[in-house]
Amino acid sequence: MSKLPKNFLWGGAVAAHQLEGGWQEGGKGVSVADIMTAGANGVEREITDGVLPGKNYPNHDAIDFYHHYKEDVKLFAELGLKCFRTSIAWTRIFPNGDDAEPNEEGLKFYDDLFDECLKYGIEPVITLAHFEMPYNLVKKYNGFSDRKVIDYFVRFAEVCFRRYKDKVKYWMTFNEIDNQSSYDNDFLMATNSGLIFHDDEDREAAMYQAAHYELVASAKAVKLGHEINPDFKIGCMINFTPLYPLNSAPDNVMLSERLMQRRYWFSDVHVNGVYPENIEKYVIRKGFRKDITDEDRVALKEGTVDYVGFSYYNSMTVALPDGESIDGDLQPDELVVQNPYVKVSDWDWPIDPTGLRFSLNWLNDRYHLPLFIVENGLGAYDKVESDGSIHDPYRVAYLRAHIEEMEKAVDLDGVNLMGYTPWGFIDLVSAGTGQMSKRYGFIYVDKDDDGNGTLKRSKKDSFEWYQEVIKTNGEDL
Ligand code: BGP
Repeated sequence: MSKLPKNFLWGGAVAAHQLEGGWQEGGKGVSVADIMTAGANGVEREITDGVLPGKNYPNHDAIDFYHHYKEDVKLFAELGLKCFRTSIAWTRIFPNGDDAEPNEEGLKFYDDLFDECLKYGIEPVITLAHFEMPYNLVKKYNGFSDRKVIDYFVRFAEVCFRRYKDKVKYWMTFNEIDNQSSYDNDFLMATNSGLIFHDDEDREAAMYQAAHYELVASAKAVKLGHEINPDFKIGCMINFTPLYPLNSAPDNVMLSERLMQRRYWFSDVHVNGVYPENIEKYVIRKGFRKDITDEDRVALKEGTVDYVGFSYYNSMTVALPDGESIDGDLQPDELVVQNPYVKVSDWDWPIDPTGLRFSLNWLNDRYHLPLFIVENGLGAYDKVESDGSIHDPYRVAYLRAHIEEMEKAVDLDGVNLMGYTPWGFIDLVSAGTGQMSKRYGFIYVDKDDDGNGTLKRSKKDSFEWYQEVIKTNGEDL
């Protein structure tokens, strides 16, 4: 007997900018993803000032899903997907973000895509903003550092909700909104709230203000969505990375708790409609988030989410350096250490299936809402054999171990879980590195890091494995 509910949403996840391509087609405008060059394993992507000649911008063409979506969705149906998580590229709908009218051709593209999914009984699960802010809003307003951008986002959300209200039931507002707790990271700040730093400004202060506007924008969208269709299920989406203390030294235990607080207040606000006490204290003490109005507080309260969507790739481990205090200036990225008990991927991401069960329990205990694992997976190098086959037992081993832990959380711990959508189930452009060679898919796409390849799709061994997993509702792993 399956340990999972009958209507469990087995699926796959992608994001518009990482697979669509067609960056200048159908009236689409330039997004923040379009101005990022390809990096490499260990080499960061460059955030350029607009699109510069002679640079490699992998998101411009990606895997050309824009033209291949019909054959791709047919393959997704063959895989057996019950749902397909993607995003609506903001710049297909509002090319500049602040346009007077939406772009009909962009709206039509998603009508066609959703119809194609529904034809096969595949439910679309839609993220409104997955690292795709119009570059014009970045240039003009420095993204969410300006309150005006709240209205631009809410208008975009409203147009999508009205247009697709009979085609899409499951929504999420901002992808991995909590990534910004790593405010030292240029990529995470630009992709999330559209903030680009040019000088020595106080990044942490800028983050707390921009994130506040973003949370207000999300809450207003949620409220509006529920008015447009009371059957909508609208969630938040966080990157959940449990932070373990390196050892039982009380300071390290307190440090891990403190860093969890500094990261998961985003979902606290989404779920509870208020800031947690420790963050209120912190922002007041530091003089951050100066602009918060009574109306904002009401909006946050009125726009709480229906479920918590999250990505889980790995845990991280932290330790307090000698002489530091947990009340001092903590730079999150400098506190991460290696966990001696877990192995890492080719990109040095820890591999920790138990951490998924921990995450499900932690989120369930804290929020008491349905949970949705909307990303999980292993980025790996794949080899195509001379006969065209691709053997990827490492991918199956990673996913199997994680699904086992997920099933324990549901079956033994009582977690209310809506579904599971492995990330990048069709190969696409890696967000963090811009590489094609960091592959997550069950479906291989013939394209390399320099942009060469036929774009031909083929099934890896894992395709058949996942097909069976879905068919047996997770019994046959
Ligand atoms: C998450 C993002 C995705 C995705 C994934 C894997 O942070 O939501 O967009 O790409 O991570 O990361 P990467 O592509 O860097 O391997």
